[in-house]
Amino acid sequence: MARTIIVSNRLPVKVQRDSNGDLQYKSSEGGLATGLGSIYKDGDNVWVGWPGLYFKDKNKAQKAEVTEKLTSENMDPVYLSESEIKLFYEGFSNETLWPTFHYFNQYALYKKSYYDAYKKVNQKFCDAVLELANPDDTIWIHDYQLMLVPDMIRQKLPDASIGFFLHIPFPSFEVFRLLPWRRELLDGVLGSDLVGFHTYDDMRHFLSAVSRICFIGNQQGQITKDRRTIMIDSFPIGIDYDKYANSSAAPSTLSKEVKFRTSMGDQKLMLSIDRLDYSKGIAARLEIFDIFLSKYPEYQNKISLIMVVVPSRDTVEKYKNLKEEVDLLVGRINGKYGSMNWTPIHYFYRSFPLDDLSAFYRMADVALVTPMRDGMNLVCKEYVASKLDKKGVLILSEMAGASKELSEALIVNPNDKHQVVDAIYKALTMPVEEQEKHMAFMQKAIKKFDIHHWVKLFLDRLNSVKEQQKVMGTK
Ligand code: GDG
Repeated sequence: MARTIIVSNRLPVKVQRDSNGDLQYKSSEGGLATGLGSIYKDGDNVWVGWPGLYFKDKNKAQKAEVTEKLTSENMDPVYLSESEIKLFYEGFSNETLWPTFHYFNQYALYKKSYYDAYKKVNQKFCDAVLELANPDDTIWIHDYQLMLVPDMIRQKLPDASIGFFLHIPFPSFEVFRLLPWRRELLDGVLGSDLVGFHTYDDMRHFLSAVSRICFIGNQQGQITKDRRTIMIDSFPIGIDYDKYANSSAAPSTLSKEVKFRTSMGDQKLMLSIDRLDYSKGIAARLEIFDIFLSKYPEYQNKISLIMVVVPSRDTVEKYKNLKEEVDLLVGRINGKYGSMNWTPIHYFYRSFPLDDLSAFYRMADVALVTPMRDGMNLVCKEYVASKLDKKGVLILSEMAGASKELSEALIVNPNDKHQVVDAIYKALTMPVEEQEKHMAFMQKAIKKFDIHHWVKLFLDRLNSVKEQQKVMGTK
């Protein structure tokens, strides 16, 4: 029977060692894991990926234990060595591709040793898939860490159904062309039958790169390479709407909200939640809050910013520097405006369980989501889904993929700090009926186009592309 094989850098379960060296298995709460959960756990389907830790040779027994446990739960682990984690993951993925694709190309490092490791690890993932795959299986590969895998598989399984989805933006041709390995990356992705992006603009940029670098044109998103047709399209990812709406109504969330509210007193609350990343605009957001408090002094003592920064990639230099910058800015603003009974910024450098997160979403009068660049951004969608009483205002960067769907939010350019400052003022003074109207509109869209809808849409489309290839004899 045909199976679905999901391939991503990380498995939906993270394996960690505790302080005694014992193994802990932590399920990912991320949207992708939820959306694809019902698929990879079904029948013989399987999820191929890295479990998040590495083993020294002396730990062979532990490695075997991890493999057995993950295999019994429909996962197939790909193990990476310490140097592969450094060169492939921290290196090419996060110091070359990530900055380039987020228009921070001045941060990008172009090192041959990084690319060589990337190619080697992509081959490792390909080999893991080939060990499992039958010719009629559907293979769905995710994200920028694995761009070479589709074509590597295609070379061995010419008839396979291969889908690829990019979770981050695809940059304009003028930025993408800076990469020394631009052609290899495009050829890698074009091993797919269906290539998906979050937005129409990402898709357009990809098609333009294919046209300028590979000299292949397209007809309404369809291209032909080596007599094979490939479809390129946008599939904006959704969230597990019911999970966030239900969590917002849960008794544990309500009691946390009461507890937090009591300790913060009667004031307006603004929320910011991100992984630590320069693409998320965290430092600029702090500067914006500083300008807001000085431009609208009547809000001093009357508004606090709850800022959650989730530790991420802290072994990469740029991320270490950003952490220091954020620490300094928070200290400076709290020192400048704070009083005995008011702290302007409540800053948390850690992650929280879902009921805490839901309590934050419920409490926030305003969500300030101002990335410099973001593939989609799920935090803004989760905020909307959590607002059961429909009161609250979303301020959203036009650089986030989500802004294309959430046009009822206050849309801002994060580089225009004064525009964002005025948007905060507008949000805080917005009549309740207007808040409810905008929120209801956004909730309707996010509920309809949720993560389950997204998974089905992509896989159905891949299926129909394959059918079409058969009919046209262009497989
Ligand atoms: C990539 C793309 C695209 C955050 N803090 C906590 C917590 N979170 C969860 C949020 C949300 C997720 O992390 C972050 O998702 P984003 O979409 O905002 O950002 P990336 O991690 O950069 O994701 C992005 C996404 O892929 C999907 O395609 O939207 O553009 O960069 O779900 O809720 N969760 C918990 N505690 C926290 O403290 N439990």
